Amino acid sequence: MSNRVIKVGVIGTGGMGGRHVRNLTNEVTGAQVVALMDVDQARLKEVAVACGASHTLTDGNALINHPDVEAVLIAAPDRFHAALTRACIAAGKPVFCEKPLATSAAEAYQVIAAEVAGGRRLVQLGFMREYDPAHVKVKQVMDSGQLGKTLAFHGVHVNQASGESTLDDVVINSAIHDIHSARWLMSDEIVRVYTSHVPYQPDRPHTARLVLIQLHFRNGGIGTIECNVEAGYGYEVDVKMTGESGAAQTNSLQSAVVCRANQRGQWVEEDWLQRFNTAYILETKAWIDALQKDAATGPSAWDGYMAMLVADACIESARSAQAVSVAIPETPSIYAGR
Ligand code: ISE
Repeated sequence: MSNRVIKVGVIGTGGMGGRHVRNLTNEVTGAQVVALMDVDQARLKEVAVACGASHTLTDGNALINHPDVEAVLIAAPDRFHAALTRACIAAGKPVFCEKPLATSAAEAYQVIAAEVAGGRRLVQLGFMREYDPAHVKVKQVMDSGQLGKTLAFHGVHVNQASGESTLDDVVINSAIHDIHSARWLMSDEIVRVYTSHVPYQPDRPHTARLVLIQLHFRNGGIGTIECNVEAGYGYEVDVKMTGESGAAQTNSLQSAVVCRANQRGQWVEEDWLQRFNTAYILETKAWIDALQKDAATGPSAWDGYMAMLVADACIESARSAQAVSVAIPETPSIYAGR
């Protein structure tokens, strides 16, 4: 295995991008952040000083094509993900893109077309729950077959407070994680969804504070996703898988149970950066380890595209109050084995 240092350029130095820069710098041996891009100059300079990056840019394409940059991490706003990822593919550079891959399945497909035309996987997607130790244990139990066939997936996803969000945003930015978890943990594709939502106000149906999705899988399994972006008490993500002869579930709260004054309580994390701290480190570590071997790993652009196909169906279902089917395309060979 090669121990060469991979020179990384990071696009977006906000909360998520800043965390990735910190992890790549302090937690991941084999990576060096050499370039940063952001339109916020003050933030850009602050992060550059902290990580020692020599190049600070305000244009994403300039960073991607910079001769010192070997691999790119995209943590820009969602609407830029697909175009920036395609620019990385055009430049022949490996890219770690935060989720979602795009803001529609049609846009995600353009990334697939570009990657497939290039003939090799260059994209890893930030579906970090695949690296959360509790989720990994549940996956191992279900895949071992010790609980028989997997019958159902239940996902609960709670955000402290998001501010008034649109239905599209809740599905594409938040529930997209749960859609991916469902596909990954069930080892199956979602073929039909029925979505209901609670808007912020009855006369603002294009908004959503809570989305409930019923899932039907190709092999007969079923599932539910509850995504509440306005819980008001903290951040939680948990899954429960039901097998023929048992169940496996995560228990996201790792804090001590404290009993005091007739109360039994537990501290609840504030946000995803706290809850998935370990997963964020492990996913970038896996990315760099793979790049050192000239390989690709983890959630792929195809996973991003399949999740977007389901997300589009969920939005259509919530708008029409009808169940919506998802046509499953054939998987291109470069994504086989995932
Ligand atoms: C955020 O962008 C994330 O990716 C978090 O994991 C998710 O829980 C949150 O809802 C999103 O807004």
